[in-house]
Amino acid sequence: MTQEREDYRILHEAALRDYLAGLPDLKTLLGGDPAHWAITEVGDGNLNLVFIVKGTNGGIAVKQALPYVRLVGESWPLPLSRAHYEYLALSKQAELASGLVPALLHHNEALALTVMELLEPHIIMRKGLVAGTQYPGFVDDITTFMARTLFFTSDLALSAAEKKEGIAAFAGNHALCKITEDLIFTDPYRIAEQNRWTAPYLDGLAAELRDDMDLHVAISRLKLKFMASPEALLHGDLHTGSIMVTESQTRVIDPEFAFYGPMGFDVGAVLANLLMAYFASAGHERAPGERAAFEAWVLQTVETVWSEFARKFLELWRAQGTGDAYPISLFAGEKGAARLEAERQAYMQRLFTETVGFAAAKIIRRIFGLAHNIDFELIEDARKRAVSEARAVRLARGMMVEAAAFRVIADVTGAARKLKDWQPELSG
Ligand code: SR1
Ligand code: MG
Repeated sequence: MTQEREDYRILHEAALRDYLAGLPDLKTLLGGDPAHWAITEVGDGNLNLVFIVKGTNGGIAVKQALPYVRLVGESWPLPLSRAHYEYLALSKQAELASGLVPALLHHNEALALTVMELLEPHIIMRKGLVAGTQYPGFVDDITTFMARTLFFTSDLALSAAEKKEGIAAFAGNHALCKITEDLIFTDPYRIAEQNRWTAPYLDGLAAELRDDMDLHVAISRLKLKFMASPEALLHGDLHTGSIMVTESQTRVIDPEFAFYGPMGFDVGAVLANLLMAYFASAGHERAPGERAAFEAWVLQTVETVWSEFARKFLELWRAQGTGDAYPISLFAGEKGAARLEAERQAYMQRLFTETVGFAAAKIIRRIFGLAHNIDFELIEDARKRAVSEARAVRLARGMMVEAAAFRVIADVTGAARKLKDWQPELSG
């Protein structure tokens, strides 16, 4: 992707209104006089502008990439090409996981702008989790999304040529990968200007992280895996802020970090964010019965996200494993079939170990890195917040350094449960 940006300009409300009024299909979809369309900027993410536009007939969501990181400002430039990769990823995900991503209505490459279906009454899942809401349809939807997008873009389903073309199509999204490489896999473990944590309570823990060579080896192995293992097309930022939900529907949004990477990075992101919701729960106001029910649901969800993902992924592999990896001609007859099935189980065990490690990395970055999440941030009492965060970090350190000791997902939820009432020693 070149930066073909002479025509780029940031579309604030008036310019956006004029632009949309010039697109006949969208004008009809919105309906009424464009002068009366309600336009609101609602972006609360770290990178982009997001507008909701409503007319007399309907509404749309408009996302425009800014040439810099919104969270930090113009001092941190970021390529507009991320809008291209997001559009490409959304198109692929719509093909593979139909109904689980927002419908695409319009894309303008020069403006780095995409118009999508307005998701209503969906909310950002993270906000729902902070409020203690349970989502009964989530496991089925997110595991279908992950199993299908990961399997069908992997060497298990594709020819070698198709796979390499896929890698090439996303290879230019390296600036977004670099954000992940720095903010997740490096900065939390060293002194970095943009790091922050709940001070002074976690000062000691932050220093321990910077001095923990077992942890530095473990995070470096994960970083290498992230950089050098193009297994499948990843969403690349699959946290609960990238998922919109109602109690019965799930939509995955915002794949601007998409690239070909290790599958465990996406699966680990989902598990990590559920585990953080679990540990944060202790710091939020909830009626006692509701708290217990919510926390039990979250841990149950951690377990079923992994088990259902693994079941669906294996089912796809058995039925549609026609890619160039594991040629079927090498596994003929009963003996071959049995050996291939054993190999599939070994593959899933390796993927589980990597998922556990990546989940741990995702937890630690949200507590010591630049970008935090509201699960913890909305706990007003800083000491309480630090207690929840320290519990999450203790679990994450174990998951990262001893990932292989977690053989099954119940080992992860069991360890989380044991830390529920653990009282950490805080600094300050
Ligand atoms: C500077 S961007 C910070 C974070 O926001 C995105 O959601 C990604 O998680 C990224 O790491
Ligand atoms: Mg995002």
